[in-house]
Amino acid sequence: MPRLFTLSTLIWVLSLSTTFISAQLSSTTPTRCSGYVASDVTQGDTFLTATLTLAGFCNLYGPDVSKLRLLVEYQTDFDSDAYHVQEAVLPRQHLAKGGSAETSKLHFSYTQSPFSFKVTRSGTGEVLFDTSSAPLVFESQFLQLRTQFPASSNLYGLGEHSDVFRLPTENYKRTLWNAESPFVPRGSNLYGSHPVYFDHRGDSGTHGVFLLSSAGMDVNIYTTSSGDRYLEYNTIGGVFDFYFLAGPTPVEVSRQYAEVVGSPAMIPFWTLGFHQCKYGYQDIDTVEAVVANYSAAGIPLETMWGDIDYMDSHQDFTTDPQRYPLQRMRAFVDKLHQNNQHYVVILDPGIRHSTAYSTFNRGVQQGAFLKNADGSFHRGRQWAGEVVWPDWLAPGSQTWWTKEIMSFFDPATGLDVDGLWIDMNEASNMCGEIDCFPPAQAAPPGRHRRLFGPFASQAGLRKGLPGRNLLSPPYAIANHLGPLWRTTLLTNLTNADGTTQYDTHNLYGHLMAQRTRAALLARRTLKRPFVLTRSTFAGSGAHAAHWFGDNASTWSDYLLSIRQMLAFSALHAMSMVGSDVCGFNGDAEEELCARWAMLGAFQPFYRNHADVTAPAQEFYRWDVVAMAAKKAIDARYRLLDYVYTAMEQASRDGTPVARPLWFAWPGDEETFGIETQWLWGEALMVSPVTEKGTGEVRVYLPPGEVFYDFWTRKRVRQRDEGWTLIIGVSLTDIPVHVRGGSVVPMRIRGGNTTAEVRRENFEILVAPGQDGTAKGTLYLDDGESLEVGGAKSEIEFVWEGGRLLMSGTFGFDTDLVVEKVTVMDVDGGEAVMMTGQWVLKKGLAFELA
Ligand code: MIG
Repeated sequence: MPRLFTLSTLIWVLSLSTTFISAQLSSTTPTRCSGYVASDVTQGDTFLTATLTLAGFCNLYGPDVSKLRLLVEYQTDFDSDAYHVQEAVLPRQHLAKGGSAETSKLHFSYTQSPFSFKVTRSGTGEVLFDTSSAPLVFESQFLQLRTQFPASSNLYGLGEHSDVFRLPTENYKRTLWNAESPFVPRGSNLYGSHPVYFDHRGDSGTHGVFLLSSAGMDVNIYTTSSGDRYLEYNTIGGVFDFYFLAGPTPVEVSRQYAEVVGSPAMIPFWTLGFHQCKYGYQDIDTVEAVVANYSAAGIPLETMWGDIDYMDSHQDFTTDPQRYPLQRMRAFVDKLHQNNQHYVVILDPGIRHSTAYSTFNRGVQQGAFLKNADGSFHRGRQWAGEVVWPDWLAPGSQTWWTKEIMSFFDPATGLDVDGLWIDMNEASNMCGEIDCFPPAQAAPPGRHRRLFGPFASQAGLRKGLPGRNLLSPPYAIANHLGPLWRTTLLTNLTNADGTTQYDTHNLYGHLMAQRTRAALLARRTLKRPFVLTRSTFAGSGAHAAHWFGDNASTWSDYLLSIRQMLAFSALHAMSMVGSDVCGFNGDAEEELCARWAMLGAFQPFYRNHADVTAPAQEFYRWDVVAMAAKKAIDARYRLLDYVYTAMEQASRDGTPVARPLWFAWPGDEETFGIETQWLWGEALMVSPVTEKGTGEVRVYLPPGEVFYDFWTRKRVRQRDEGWTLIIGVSLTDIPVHVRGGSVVPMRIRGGNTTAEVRRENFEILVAPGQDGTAKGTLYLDDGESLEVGGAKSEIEFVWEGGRLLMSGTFGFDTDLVVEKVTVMDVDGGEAVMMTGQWVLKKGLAFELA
């Protein structure tokens, strides 16, 4: 009896995989592939299985796989060689809950010949996914599946990309292949791969489709001349393992997706503070001066960052003896900590290939590095020069990496960092040729047969189909760097577990993040780790935060940061994300940097960072930027608990922190294309300046809701239709609105550090909705413990009939009080203030005096 797989009844899984391999090739090229025929259909209450047999050869890009196994809604161990993402990389056993076709919100049906399937909504019969318009193609290096969608669909997702937030539906291609991406090119694959899309159809609901595959792929979205719309997967490997997320609300799709890939890891509280970084701080004196300048300018600086400058010849786990002597750095970090500030440094995956380098030698002992087929180390170039590459799938790589991290970042003897920043992990290889360091000898005969043999699978691990061209597959995805191997690891390398880089390339950064998080957990078993990663895969949020890479100091990239934030936060289960504030490449000018300082203050990860070739752009360098930053940081810090509360919920159930407007107004078409405004948590709407030289912002206000200006606390007229409010702004303004119906917990004032803010009392800001009521939540804990147990407060505020009720659990020990309650007035009058000393220890009701 097969083991029942998933699922909450809201999620269906469908997996197509090979049963065995056909080596047959047809002699003629068919004009049209004829697809597969389903047979041996077994249908139970909770599952369906079938065998799919190739009806006629297709051979589009190599040999067809003649028989496939179709598996719907449950998972079982079956023999197959087609590579599938390892359970250890993305666990999904937790999904085994059991659902049934009876109660599911989605319904699966199929056509026998040629095989195709449909996923429909059980209640309405609405077709969500339908593959009947083209035959399924399943070849050893080319898989194709096409679904159609109606004109009412609005598609989002399939990151990481820099294109418009709502995906174009005509002649559009999304390529997923993790790649070094300087200047964040448009229309191309970037640093991460997230093969999930949201299909939002207004009032009829939203659903999601996740293809669990790490294969390189092109997803084509197009409209034919007759108006039919298709989304077509073209992958170069793996299997078709689909998860259909029923929604029907957008937030529910986010939660269901997080249930599949893992919710974002809970962040340490301090990481919500403001961070400063720059590539090119040439020595520790420079770094100290930056910290001092921030303090002198009165701009709160929470965390200082160390880019590769701190290392000795760019080698991980070293410091430069002249420019960054370890003892000086230790003293510097101590001082930061005394001031409740933090320090994070960078690590690159490229490990210098030298027996004079002890980190390399220890990695060799642990079998931590990728090897060529002849057993020699695979070498490439990264910042440390000629390097070897960790094989994150080798168990020894964890042992080695953890030990390196624990000893170099040992608080007693080494650098007592508060988090780690992992870069270049696509992996980015500066060796642009096919192989800068070819192996000394060719692979001995037979070696590949053993590695890629047809019966290599063991315990569910599938190492990939045999006989593939792993360097130049017949179907070339539109990788913006060209061949698959360019500027990365050779795709024909074999990992320690027998899988290949061809199949696992898109997991390299994700694995490094997983390993790094595990190492930090070993180092500090009781504290939440903080890892910032450049490269990601589906589910990376459970291990790390992400910044959007090497953008530029341009208005275009300032705006890009909004849609990238929305994609990661709302669609890819990664809450802690942000761009390099003021831009990484190029010269940030004053106005842009002032605007970006404010923009970043309302995004999750808030770090100013610039390239070595860019002029310094710390906020204190311009008076206007300093003023804008101070004002924005003060507001951010007063709202820290509100955001932290949202972060905690995201880590628990996948509810996104930053969301597009259509998440809240799914029926309002006006919102579907908006990518310059967003919801910051449940209650706040942010509408930044969108262009240079302007003194106003056009703020779209969706229909039927009361809004309040966050800054003036004045009510904005409510209308039955959506409308655009034009707000005049100075160089230090960013429009923020509070949605009627919300209660926003704030601190009475900000502070220089998040630790200072945490000592401030609360103001509860009440924004009554049209019906005069409002509610909101506040989550409190110590801000750093991995397991808080009962030492947390989950407080709910309800405003109704002139009374504010505070209820919930109060396990977090605090003497802090609610010092002030401000009720913004529904009638457009002045805000009502109440003062008092309401201790956050037990439920209470405050009467409006
Ligand atoms: O080749 O470490 O995206 O943030 O400053 C560039 C130097 C390497 C790329 C990262 C960037 C970082 C830089 N790194």
